[in-house]
Amino acid sequence: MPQSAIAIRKVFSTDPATGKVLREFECASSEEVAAAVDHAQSAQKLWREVSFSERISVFRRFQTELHRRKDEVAAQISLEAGKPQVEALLTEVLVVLDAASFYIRYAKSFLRPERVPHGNPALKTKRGYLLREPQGVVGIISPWNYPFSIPSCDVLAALIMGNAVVLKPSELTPSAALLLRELFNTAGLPPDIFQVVIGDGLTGAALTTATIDKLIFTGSVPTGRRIATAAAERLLSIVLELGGKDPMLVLEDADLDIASSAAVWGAFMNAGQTCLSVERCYVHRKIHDRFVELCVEKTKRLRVGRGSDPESEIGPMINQQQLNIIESHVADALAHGARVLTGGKRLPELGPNFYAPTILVDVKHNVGSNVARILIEETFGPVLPIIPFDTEEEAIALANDSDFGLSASVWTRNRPRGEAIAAKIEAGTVMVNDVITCFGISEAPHGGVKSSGLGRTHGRSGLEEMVRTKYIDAELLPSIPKVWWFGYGSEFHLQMKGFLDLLFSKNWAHRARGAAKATGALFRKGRL
Ligand code: TXE
Repeated sequence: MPQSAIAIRKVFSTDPATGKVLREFECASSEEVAAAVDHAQSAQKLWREVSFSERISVFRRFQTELHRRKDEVAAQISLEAGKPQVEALLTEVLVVLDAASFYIRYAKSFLRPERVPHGNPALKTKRGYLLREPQGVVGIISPWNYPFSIPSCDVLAALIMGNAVVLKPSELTPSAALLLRELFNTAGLPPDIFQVVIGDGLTGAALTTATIDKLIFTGSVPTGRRIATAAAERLLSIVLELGGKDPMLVLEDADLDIASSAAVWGAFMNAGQTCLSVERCYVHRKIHDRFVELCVEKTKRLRVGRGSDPESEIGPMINQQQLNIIESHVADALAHGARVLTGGKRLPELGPNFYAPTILVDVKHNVGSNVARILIEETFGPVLPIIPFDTEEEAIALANDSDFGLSASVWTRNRPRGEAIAAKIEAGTVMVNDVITCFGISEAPHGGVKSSGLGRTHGRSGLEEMVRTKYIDAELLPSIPKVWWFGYGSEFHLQMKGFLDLLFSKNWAHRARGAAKATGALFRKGRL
């Protein structure tokens, strides 16, 4: 069908604080996506041959440019995603600047051939090592909640490993991705190596089925499952980062002032629209009431408003759909007997998408029973349910009673105890006495277990996803025929049984006899 006969789809970059459309874009068609991937493929052939120091120079210039334009970038993110500008500066710009430093510092040693020592004495005359080669073209599909830092960290990891990238940003926040491309253009990245295709889910689906070599997806569980199904058809390697329902465990010996501040920040930062948000807070019964009091008092002091106002701490939700999810979760919790201690309502006087930071109590969580949606489904909004527990075992069971397993936190003055509990929690990351900041540790892997996804981004593990590992094995004594080659027979069979006895028998006499037999194989006749 000619392009003109196809209805043109559009996406709209919107200021969530006012609902005003900032800019509209036509969605890239599947032909345009395929063409972007084709161009990326050609460009990648040259980029993978570019010296590592030249790639590093591009990264340094990118970093310098991002640092120079930090206020403009933060303001743009804040405008399109609604978050306070200082949060955009810290959780988006700073995270990316630091990630660039990490790759500049670390990537060269990661790419060095890695020796693979051989334990088997029969194979000691060989030298084995791993080479890490780029995947080719990496497709990245990213969400709106961290429109700059989520795609940028993946783009940086892909590029430094010699890949080309085609990025499909969220339809709600395309401008941040365009800024990222502009920064790389200014840094001198050769053309076509990093491309941005703008569009909706259909554009994302087109990228999934295009001839990319790897796909990194961050978004919702249902979309992640659709992508995994499409990827399975053609055995496309994927990483899925699908969000969470992260628990915070506050033990009886925790510092209540610190832990309550962390709970409030961890639940409400970015208006709760963070995959690592505190979505469930379990507090030891002995300290529960005081902890709740502190959280309520601190929540009431939060200033809700536009991201452009330096006094704002909580911005708007991204759109009405998010508000609807939050409202339905709160209503369902109330129907299950919960009480709202603060918040629990929209703030229309501020704009169309504002919701008051909310604390819920009396949300019953009995493992295996019919619990409220707010304890099971990702809310992705500024709602903090606080639930008491009596024993450490119960707290761990409650934390693990979830389909998700992205991150968790344990709060205690006894760090070894906290670390022991952390080891028992089913999650990709567990922080002891901190929340969320693991995302900003460039060296640390990011990703989850269970429905939170597959694979890892960030750190060494993230780089591993961007390469194909090739094993090279070279024989050091190539003119000597191998003992195990043809020329079998009953004598050889006995010699080889002796060799296995030499290596694995627990009886020393047996081993010695095995050695004597096996030695004969070195001099056997009739070998082909
Ligand atoms: O996600 P979607 P949405 C969760 C959060 C939120 C919910 C819905 O709970 O309420 O997801 O958010 C692209 N093939 N998270 O609707 O639809 C889409 O264009 C390929 C958690 O924004 O999954 C966008 O670029 N791509 C989360 C990206 O997928 C497709 C962050 C995410 O969109 C596609 C965001 C398809 N068929 C939401 N359909 C986190 N983990 O941080 C859509 N897309």
